[in-house]
Amino acid sequence: MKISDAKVVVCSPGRNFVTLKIYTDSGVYGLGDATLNGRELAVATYLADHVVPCLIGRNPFQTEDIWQYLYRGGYWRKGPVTMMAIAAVDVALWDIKAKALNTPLYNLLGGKARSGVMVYGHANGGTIAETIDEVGRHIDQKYLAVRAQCGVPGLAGLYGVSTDSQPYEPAQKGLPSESAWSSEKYLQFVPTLFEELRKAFGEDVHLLHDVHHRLTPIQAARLGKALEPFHLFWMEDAVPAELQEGFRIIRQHTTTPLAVGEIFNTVWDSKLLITEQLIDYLRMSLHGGGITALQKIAAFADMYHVQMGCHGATDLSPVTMGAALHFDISVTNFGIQEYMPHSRATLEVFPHGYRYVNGYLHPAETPGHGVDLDEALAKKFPYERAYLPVNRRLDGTMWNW
Ligand code: EZ4
Ligand code: CO
Repeated sequence: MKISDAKVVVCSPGRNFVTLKIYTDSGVYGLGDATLNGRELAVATYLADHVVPCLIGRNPFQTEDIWQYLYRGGYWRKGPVTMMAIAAVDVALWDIKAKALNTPLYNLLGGKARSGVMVYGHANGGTIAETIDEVGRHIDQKYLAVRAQCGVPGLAGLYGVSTDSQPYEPAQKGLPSESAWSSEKYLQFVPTLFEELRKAFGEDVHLLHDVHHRLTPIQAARLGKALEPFHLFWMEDAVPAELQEGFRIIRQHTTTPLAVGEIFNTVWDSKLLITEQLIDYLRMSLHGGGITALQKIAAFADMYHVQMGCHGATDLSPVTMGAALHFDISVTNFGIQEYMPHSRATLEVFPHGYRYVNGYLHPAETPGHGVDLDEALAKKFPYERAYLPVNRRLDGTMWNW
């Protein structure tokens, strides 16, 4: 079997997605996701202009060789554009391989290591009362784990909080919007939110929270300590993680479990975090180099008691979600999977076989990863420029969004 062609499809059924479709001379094709939120066209160009010509004629079963060819062969290693392009190729090739062997993708990984993939949903509100209602709504839908985000008085346009009745979607059309930040107001507020959530729902539901890279290590240490009585499943992205050593400060002060890594794209981003056991969950997704990369990183993390908790926001297309579920169900050190359901339009453009039942997602049982692309429908949703917001402190200083 040989790769005969490949093409990149950019569409925007409510938000932008970049999809790679690889064809073979046997008629089997595979799909990979290359959506880099806010910088989509850079990956589309990287793939179409520089990667696709190198794929033609190769054996699609050689996932390891092709991964190394693109990683080592690029000479300029790492980075989100390169690694997301490699990820799209890798996931599409695993899809082809599983389809050609007529089996669901998980059977080429470890096979089923559990009966379902525990997910956490996103609850948010402008006030504590609204957030309590939203967490309750998720519990009614049988979620076992819920991430809670809440508006903080005095801070406009906060990460994770919807401004309308739709689920929270950070990317906005047009140029980047600006939100306001105060670590002081945030630190003062968040422990009360979780105190009220535990009062309302008791200890059974797993509660999670995303700090979204906005604190310094000592501030994160303070928050982790303050949240200890409320037993979070994890505190996510407490600080920006370029400085891996910064997590030593957080770790030595608190027993609140720590998760990080949704923007990582190689194992080097978390090597010290893992070997020094500074985190509990690694949030890297298939976007960071695909299945070939994530399998190795997960095996390395497992030696240090770090579990996988893959990113699963709506800017990862249903292709990434569908493929991630095969990884999640087959890897031994699985922790939890983020699940933010896509819009109806997106789900129509990407016909898929995965399903949610009582707090768990189940991968498709059809050959491959089980997610397809309706190209005719995708054409009706052309690319629309969109950006993630930026964040400023109250005095105007640029901060981490
Ligand atoms: O803000 O994927 O945990 N989830 C997140 C996401 C990220 C988006 C950015 O594109 O932090 O909502
Ligand atoms: Co996050």
